[in-house]
Amino acid sequence: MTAFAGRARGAGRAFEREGQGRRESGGRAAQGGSASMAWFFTGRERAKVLCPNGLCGHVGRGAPPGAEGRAHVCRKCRQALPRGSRNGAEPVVVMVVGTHWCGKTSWLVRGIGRLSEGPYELEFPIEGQAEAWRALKGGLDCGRPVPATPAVPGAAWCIDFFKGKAGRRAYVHDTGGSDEGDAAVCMRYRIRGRVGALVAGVDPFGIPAVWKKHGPAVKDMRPAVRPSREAFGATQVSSLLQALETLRKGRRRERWEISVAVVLTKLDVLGLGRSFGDCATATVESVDLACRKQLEQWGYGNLERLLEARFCRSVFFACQPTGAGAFSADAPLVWAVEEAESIRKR
Ligand SMILES: Nc1nc2c(ncn2[C@@H]2O[C@H](COP(=O)(O)OP(=O)(O)OP(=O)(O)O)[C@@H](O)[C@H]2O)c(=O)[nH]1
Ligand SMILES: [Mg+2]
Ligand SMILES: [Zn+2]
Repeated sequence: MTAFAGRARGAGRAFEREGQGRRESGGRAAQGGSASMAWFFTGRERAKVLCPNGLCGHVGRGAPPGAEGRAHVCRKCRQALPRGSRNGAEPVVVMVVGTHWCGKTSWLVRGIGRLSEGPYELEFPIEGQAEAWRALKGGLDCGRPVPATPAVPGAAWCIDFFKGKAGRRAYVHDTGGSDEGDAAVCMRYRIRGRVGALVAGVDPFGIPAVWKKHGPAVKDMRPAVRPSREAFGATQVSSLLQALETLRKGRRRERWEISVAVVLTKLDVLGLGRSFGDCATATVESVDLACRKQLEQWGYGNLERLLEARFCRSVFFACQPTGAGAFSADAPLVWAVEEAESIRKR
């Protein structure tokens, strides 16, 4: 058994404990078969819900469905709200950041795909998202790239993942890469103020040393690799920090209670992934160490130091489209959701 499998099992136990706690304490917890609306209805009252629109971030009771649709909608922005969670779990907020074309959406779509293969049961509580995800995943499986993510914040992917009755709800916001260099645009994501964990995509081909060595080969590759012009680094971290300070009511912090999963993408290209270990034996810890070492060798060790100085925890992942175990695309996603959950409980 790999350490990752062990970690996933540990996470499952945490899910179970949490599920029991909620059932015992009552509150909004699910009771019997009509549990799926528990988030919205407690007796005759609708409970408050966080709007999944990154631009909005409103917390309130959803407006009843309009004539045009069946879903409850946010009173402020009319975004469709998710169905209630099976166990009344409140969402944790995870945001995927990184420069344009670094591979954020491809990673996220594949990560959700791996999650759906077990050990969790996966649900999309916002109407239409399951179909949207299937279309993107189907495209990737046939070699079609995903569309660029718009710069204007949209709705998060809302995912529930369950083991039996115990489970967790996550809002995962995929951002358009061009946003990240500009603090003013960052601030449009009002929901950033609620983020518990970040997933930062790092395209190795945006790192000058890697581009210098492999750029000529990568330029003409088919299917196109579309390298980022720069990798997630000091500029993007500084924009994020400015946005956090503004959105969290001007509180300046040396170190934010936010965890960061750094995901090295595109490692299938030119066999770059081989330097991070063997998938049969690699663990999250060994891959983390290998990534830090590799980034240092690429002259990008500053990223590690910067994240450690400003965020409470960071772990580095090396993801490949068909990676398994510690290299699987869902490893950082599960880690980020668990971190966001544990930060919320502190
Ligand atoms: N070979 C390879 N190419 C990838 C991988 N991930 C992304 N790409 C390529 O990179 C391009 C950009 O990927 P996206 O997932 O759209 O990147 P993004 O960061 O979401 O881009 P924006 O939404 O525009 O910021 C795609 O067209 C793919 O060609 C990967 O794991 N391997
Ligand atoms: Mg994208
Ligand atoms: Zn809203």
